[in-house]
Amino acid sequence: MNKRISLTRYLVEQQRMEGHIPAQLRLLLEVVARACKRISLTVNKGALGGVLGSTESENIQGEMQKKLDIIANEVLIEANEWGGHLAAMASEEMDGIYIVPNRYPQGEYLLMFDPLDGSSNIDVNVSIGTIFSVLVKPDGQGVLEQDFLQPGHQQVAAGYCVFGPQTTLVLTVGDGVAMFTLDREQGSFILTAENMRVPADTQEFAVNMSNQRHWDTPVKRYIDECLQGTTGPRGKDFNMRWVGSMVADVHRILTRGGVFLYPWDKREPEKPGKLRLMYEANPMAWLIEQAGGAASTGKQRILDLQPGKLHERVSVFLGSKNEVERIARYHGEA
Ligand code: AFP
Repeated sequence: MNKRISLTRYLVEQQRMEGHIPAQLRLLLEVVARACKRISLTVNKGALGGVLGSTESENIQGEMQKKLDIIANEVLIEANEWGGHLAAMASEEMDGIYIVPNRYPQGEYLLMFDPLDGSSNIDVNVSIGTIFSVLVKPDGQGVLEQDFLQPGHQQVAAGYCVFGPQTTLVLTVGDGVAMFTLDREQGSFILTAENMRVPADTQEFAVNMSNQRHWDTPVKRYIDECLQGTTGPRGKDFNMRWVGSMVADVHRILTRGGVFLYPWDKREPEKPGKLRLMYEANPMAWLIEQAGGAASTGKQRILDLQPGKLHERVSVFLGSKNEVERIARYHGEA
């Protein structure tokens, strides 16, 4: 890929060629990318910018908010509220929806985001990121929380930005998955991979093994078999990776394959899982499927789930197709 194609040019060509993306959606994605660039610059400053550490406040998830959780949330709100593309936003860090104030034009899209995924890694300089998802607001006056509760297959755009050794933006508008790397000198995202593909098979799984004793039988069976390697029914050895930032673990899987598991477990049996459906599982599931992988709750395709509430949690298995299908089969057999 020797021609340097900027994100703006890529989106304009997508709009022009394929008519895939309406002008308003293109402009919205450019604004989200600019916000990610600002967050990346702030994250990079770390202690020098006084942005590390926690605040005294807790979010609706019951988690202590990090300074960067709040800073990233504000950057995304401020960047996106005035452009005229959005009717409202929802975030992991906000209890309710944020309706675009009347002083700005109301747009037709709804934006959801996890402003800073992997908060537990912020203070230890491990990759973190921003995850986003875009829906169309249903027709009708005003906007309600109910308007956000659409199955993942209704998304019109989804992506994430990893703040790691490089700042990398990965997105889909329903025509495959493209990756852009931030050129800090130029200050713009440059296309560095198109039509990313997740291999159907893999020998690498990602799960927080410390939760093993709390898992359900199908998950225990799957991981046990991976750990038995060549001496077990899989007949091949598996490696394990776990960053603790979904955005970084999924980026590795989109880049070289693998399977990511964050299953339901007995610690909080009333919760379907830890990860959030609307701004973690749905955007990642669509990206993985657009790259030829699969994404399941163990019992059904994540993108077919009808959300019941904004901060709904879900059990997540995603990545290399044949592994995700095997995990779903084990759930069916249990
Ligand atoms: P935080 O943003 O609260 O750190 O959670 C990150 C996350 O939602 C997801 O990015 C990780 O895959 C998962 O939780 C890590 O969970 P464990 O800390 O239980 O491993």
